[in-house]
Amino acid sequence: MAACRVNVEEITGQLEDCLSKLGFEVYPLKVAWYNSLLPPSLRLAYPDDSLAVVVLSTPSMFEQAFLPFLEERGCQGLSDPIDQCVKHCVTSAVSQCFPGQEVDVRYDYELLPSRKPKFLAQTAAHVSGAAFYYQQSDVRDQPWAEKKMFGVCVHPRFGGWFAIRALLVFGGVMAGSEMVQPVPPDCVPSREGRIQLLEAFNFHWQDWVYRDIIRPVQTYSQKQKDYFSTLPAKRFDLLKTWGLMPSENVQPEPTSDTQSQVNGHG
Ligand code: B12
Repeated sequence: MAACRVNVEEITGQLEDCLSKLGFEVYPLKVAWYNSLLPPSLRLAYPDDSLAVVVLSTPSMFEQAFLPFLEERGCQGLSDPIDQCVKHCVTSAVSQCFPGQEVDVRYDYELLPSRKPKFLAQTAAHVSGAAFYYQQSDVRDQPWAEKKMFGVCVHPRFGGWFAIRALLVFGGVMAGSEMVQPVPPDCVPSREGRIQLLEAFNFHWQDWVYRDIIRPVQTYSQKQKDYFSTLPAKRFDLLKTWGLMPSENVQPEPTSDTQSQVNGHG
């Protein structure tokens, strides 16, 4: 496809029309904003001005997209049900909004042959302005000595009650210089707050407390909490008790979905 200039709002607006009613949010970015922070092995092989869009799931994705998806289509095969649903929603939106156009869609759980993630979800969320990415280096006089602490994004409305699901790269679509890099809202400005956040995320993420570092406008429903606090290998059984899995569906081996055990998808 020949490179073209477009109205960024037009593209994000079309995606939003399809995806917001399903509980997703979309934020545009320029490839250069992302690439400029990363070493060559993690960069996207697209021109600096190419448009990309990061897709987040909000708490309502579970009720607005996931449960209806299972009711209508059921799960196919053994891959993670949430991943199947997100993929279905995103690919349907892309083919409906941009028929015939080449869009490189990358999901949070996908790895490159080098075993590196296909995109760094948190860096993308930060540079798009969607959610501030708090990293170890954002804390002055760190109390953790040499220990490696994983960073975490905080959404200004949902706190930690969201996930970063996909990056859409429109390689041939050039955003003009009028597209200005937004600064994500710094909702955890104090050193103490950031220490509390990073410790909660790294040392006891299972209790969900890190997600409430700011008061969220909405959290996961009890049903969604039950789902995500179930081990990935046991989630098929839980869905069955909800009447959402045809019983002839094949059972996954406990080890068949290691990626979702890694990342949990919540
Ligand atoms: C691998 C992985 C893990 C691994 C390793 C974690 C890690 N961060 O490396 C493990 C298994 C430990 C893990 C665990 C969890 N994970 Co995880 N994980 C991932 C995954 C798939 C890749 C992360 C990764 O490898 N990053 C590579 C490292 C090197 O990147 P980095 O540390 O950010 O370093 C880069 C930046 O610093 C950047 N950079 C440099 N300078 C600057 C400056 C600025 C301003 C910026 C923005 C960037 C930047 O350059 C560096 C690279 O060179 C992501 C999804 C994805 N595709 O990104 C989810 C993800 C990070 N995980 C997530 C979650 C929620 C979890 C868990 C809570 C599990 C769960 N079920 O919910 C736990 C919590 C962590 C813990 N206590 O163990 C969420 C985080 C959401 C958020 N709010 O931030 C993600 C984004 C998945 C998602 N779909 O939303 N995870």
